[in-house]
Amino acid sequence: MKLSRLALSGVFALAAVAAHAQVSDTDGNGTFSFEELTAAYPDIDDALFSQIDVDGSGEVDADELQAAIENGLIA
Ligand SMILES: [Ca+2]
Ligand SMILES: [Ca+2]
Repeated sequence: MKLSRLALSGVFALAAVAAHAQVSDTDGNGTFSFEELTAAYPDIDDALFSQIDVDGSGEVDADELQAAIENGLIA
């Protein structure tokens, strides 16, 4: 029981951030693509996405999205 909760904690963390930011992980892969992010924030362009995607992975994870919100990159 504890193990399964641990395994799911990352998913819940992402869902919590997504709910707050109103971003939907449409394809359910656990991270937000440019398309998924701009669906919630149409003003995000390539340059801003690159800023949000701190590690340059091409996808925004829950931590990167949270940081972007806290830093005022997106609101
Ligand atoms: Ca996704
Ligand atoms: Ca990333």
